[in-house]
Parts: sequence; structure tokens; C-alpha cells
Amino acid sequence: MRAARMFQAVDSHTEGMPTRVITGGVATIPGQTMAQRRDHFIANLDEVRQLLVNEPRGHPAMSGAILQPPCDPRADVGVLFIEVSGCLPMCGHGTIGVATVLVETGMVPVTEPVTTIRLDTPAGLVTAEVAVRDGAAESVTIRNVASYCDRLDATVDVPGFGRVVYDLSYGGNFYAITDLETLGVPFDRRAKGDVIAAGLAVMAAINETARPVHRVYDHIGGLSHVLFLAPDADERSTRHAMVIHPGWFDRSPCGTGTSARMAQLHARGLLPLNVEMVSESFIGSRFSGRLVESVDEGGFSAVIPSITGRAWITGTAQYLLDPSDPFPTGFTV
Ligand code: PYC
Repeated sequence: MRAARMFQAVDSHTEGMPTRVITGGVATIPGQTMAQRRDHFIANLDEVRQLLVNEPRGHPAMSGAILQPPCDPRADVGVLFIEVSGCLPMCGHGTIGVATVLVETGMVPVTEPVTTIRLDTPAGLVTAEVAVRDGAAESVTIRNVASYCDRLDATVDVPGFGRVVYDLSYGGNFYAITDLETLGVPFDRRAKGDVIAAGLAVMAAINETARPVHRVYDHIGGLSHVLFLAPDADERSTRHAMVIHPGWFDRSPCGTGTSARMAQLHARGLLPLNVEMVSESFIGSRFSGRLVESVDEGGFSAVIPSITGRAWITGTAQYLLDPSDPFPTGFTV
């Protein structure tokens, strides 16, 4: 066995969506903040992401998290989120997966019935409260970054689909929120190719004409997620299909997407603080969420979402790169 690189991982899934938690093999990434480390990683170390999430070690919907020492002195652990699409500033299902792995492998001091872990993410400090019984992480509630609605009833001309009305909201990533009916596509997993094509077309049209940029943190920008509401979605129960660039669905109900949806409902006056909303993924798995606080962020008002979900460890692994491997960064097809 020959290895030019070797990575230790604990694989998990959060309500169906994988998080490959990289616990060893990546040195401390240069940078004073996790946002700077993310920038450095994207510019200089992206082959590590590609190797770990692309085929043949990963797959088109693979997602992961690289553990790091924190930059923020308030935090216990730093996290860099990796996906087939790149490095997200924040990932809700990934945070639930990381917290579960940290507790169940004993990488953090565990207290029962609740273990609190503060995670330093490129989007800011996120707190995870893990419900623990007999050493098992039974559920994780995250206090997400400040979220806000960027636009309501915006319109965009989408080539091949016509004019689309959408809302756009931020919950750690930007999300365009609309439905499939106006695009002439059924909300049905059997039509998944059409749903993905519609999502990518909406994403491209918005990025081309009105690319979102975070109103306080200009390192966060661009749209790579479209949340299509199910016909029966309402302000207490959001069933949806989440299309993610470059062409896959979130299998989980999407923590940052659920946060964005709650910020949008709040902006519409439909979701007060401390009222539960259930979020359901395209495969039927669920998170519950609520808005727990109104805050001022850089002179703007925002809300703090809390999301609860579950994750399960699926395996432990060492991923290697043989020096003669013809695909050192993997591939996508
Ligand atoms: O759970 O926030 C999330 C997420 C983002 C992309 C995939 N999952």
C-alpha cells in the first residue's frame, strides 16, 4: 500500500444526507478567521476537497466537514464545509453530523443529558446542543448564524421557463424560494431531472442578473441553492425539493435552507419568534425549526434560527491517495 496522502474520516448521515467528517490528515489551514481559512483553502488546497468528495471516494451528492482548531476563542472546534459544489460558508446538516461525531467518538467532553459544542464556521459562531443518552447523540439542536430575507416577490426571466417570481433569503447560504407550478414542472421525485434542470436555470438567471451578496459580510455571495416549495407547504410545515449546484438534491431538509425559509416567513409576517416549523426534504426526512431571537447585525435586523435534527455514524475510514492514481482529484461525470 502506498499513500501520498492519508485522511482519517468518520462518515455519517443527517436525515439521509452524508457528512464525511475529516478528523485527521489536514494541517491547520492558514488564516486568522475560518472565513480566511476557507478563502485560503479554495485558492490553494481545493484538490483535498475534490479528492474527498468526488468519485470514486465520494459521489455527486457527497458532502463533508474538515475539523480544524478554532480561530474564534469562544469556540471549541473549527469547521470547514466541503461539497461537490465547493466550500459552503455554513451547512446545517453538516453541523448536526459534526456534533454527533464529536460526541459519539469522545472528541469533546460529553455531559448528559446535554452537551454544548461551539463551532467556528466561515459564516460565524454556531452552537450545537446535543441531546445525549448513554453516550449516544439522540438529536442535535443548532443555533444558527443571523439570517435575513433579502428580497420578496422579485422576478427573473428564466430562459426556457419564462418569468419567475421568487423570494431570496439567507440562512448561512443564499436560497431562492419559489414553487415548481409556475415553471410547469411537477413536484414529484419521478420528475427529478426536470426539477434539477429548473433549479439550475433559476439559479443561473438570478446569478446573472441580480447575484446576491451578504449585506454585512461581502465574502459570502452567489446563489447555489433553489428551494422549490411543495404544493402543500405552508408557514408551519415546509415540504420542499432543494436543488443544489451543480445538480443534486439535498437529501436532508437542509439546515441553512430551513433557516432561510423561516427568515422569509418572518419577513412576510407569517412566522413569529418561538413558533415551530417542520421542514421536510424531498425524501421525506424532517428537521424542526424555530426562530429564537431578533438581533441587530451590522445595523440590520435579522433573526436567529434554531434547527433540530438527527445524525447517525455510518463508518470510519482512512482515505488514501496512491501516488500512481490517475485521478488524484477524483472526477465527476
Ligand atoms: O443542511 O445547510 C444544510 C445544507 C446545505 C447544503 C446541503 N445541506
